[in-house]
Amino acid sequence: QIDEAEVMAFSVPSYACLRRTTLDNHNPILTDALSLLAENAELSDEDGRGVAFRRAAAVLKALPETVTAVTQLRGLPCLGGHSLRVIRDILENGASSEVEFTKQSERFKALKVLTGIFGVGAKTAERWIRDGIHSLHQLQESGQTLNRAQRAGLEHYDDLKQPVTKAEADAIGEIVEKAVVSVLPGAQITLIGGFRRGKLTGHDVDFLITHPEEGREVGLMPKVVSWLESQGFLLYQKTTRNSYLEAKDGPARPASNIDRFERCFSIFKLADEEKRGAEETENPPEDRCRLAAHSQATDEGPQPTEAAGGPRRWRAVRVDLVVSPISQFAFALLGWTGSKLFERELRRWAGHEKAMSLSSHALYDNKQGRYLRATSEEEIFTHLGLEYIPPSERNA
Ligand code: DCP
Ligand code: MG
Repeated sequence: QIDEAEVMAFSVPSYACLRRTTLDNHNPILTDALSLLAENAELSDEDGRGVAFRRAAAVLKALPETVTAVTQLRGLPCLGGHSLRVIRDILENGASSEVEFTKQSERFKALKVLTGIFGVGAKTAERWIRDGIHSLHQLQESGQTLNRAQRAGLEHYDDLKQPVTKAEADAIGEIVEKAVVSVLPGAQITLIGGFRRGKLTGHDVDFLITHPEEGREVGLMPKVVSWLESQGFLLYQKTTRNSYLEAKDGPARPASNIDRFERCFSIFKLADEEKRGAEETENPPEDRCRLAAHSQATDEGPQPTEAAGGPRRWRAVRVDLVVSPISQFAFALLGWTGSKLFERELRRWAGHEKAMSLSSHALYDNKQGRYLRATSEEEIFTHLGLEYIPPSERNA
């Protein structure tokens, strides 16, 4: 018999950008379950359902305590019938039959394995599954044509599946910093993505590069990539050009969430010495770079294995580089710090509540018919009429 008055009832605003969500999640069992259903929906081309589950999980992440009874959830936003059923199942029976069924399903397992390959999206995985391909082995035997990204993804599959640690992120940060200042003195790099939010691990490392003088950043990425390649730091890279043009009369449609910065998707070759260097910071950086550069990276070459000449002394890590002009830096920083749901909610708030279009490039006020400038994240929050939320509290 539980006294109703003793049951804590929570109150949470409905937009994730109005809430402070730290990494201190009191309901990981519930949020893992809902996140798995979100992932399954996203992999099945059901984005609407995916977002609904993501929003439900995010509300639970923002609660100050562990939920023990569904009655505590009364009045909370974003918890639809489906999510509530899953939560009730777990609270009352210890597990959700739907989540357990999904986890065990051949289709979900195959989608996870195949989209776990860098360069493989849900559509490609779906096509392969229809052709009877459910595993990496079956893929390799199938004779399917793989593009360059997918070949690299398959080759480094085990490494890329391993979470990247903060020490590894810092080691890569030192390398990228060295590359950037070598080709453009005065250029600045900032760690973005999950690590900027304080996460201890990530699936990749994300960096934003800029220069305090507008225009100096033009053409920077190919030079950075050449430097990294010449030092043997890259196992794979694909650079896309900047295609952003600010229209005089504002964005015709709400700004797309796909941004158009000069961007490099890469796979780094991180030497063991580099990692240790970042943890101990005893060796001067020059030494560490020399150590890492001793073996040249090749695009297609076989990985050294224990059988072929001793234990491997490096590992592959996914790294994303983005270059932004200084005039767009604050927007790029905000747009690339995440979480993905926090970003989506910021854009929804801007569009629905403020008649503004927010992207990683700019903020456009539809009523005033003009762009709103900002040189810091704080200014963008102010433009949007929001209380400032620091990166560590954007973990929605
Ligand atoms: N992002 C974006 N547009 C893209 C890709 C990403 O706006 N086309 C944003 C949202 C993400 C952030 O950049 O929060 C970094 O993307 P990641 O996929 O690396 O996400 P995280 O860094 O948050 O997670 P992880 O720790 O798994 O790397
Ligand atoms: Mg990341």
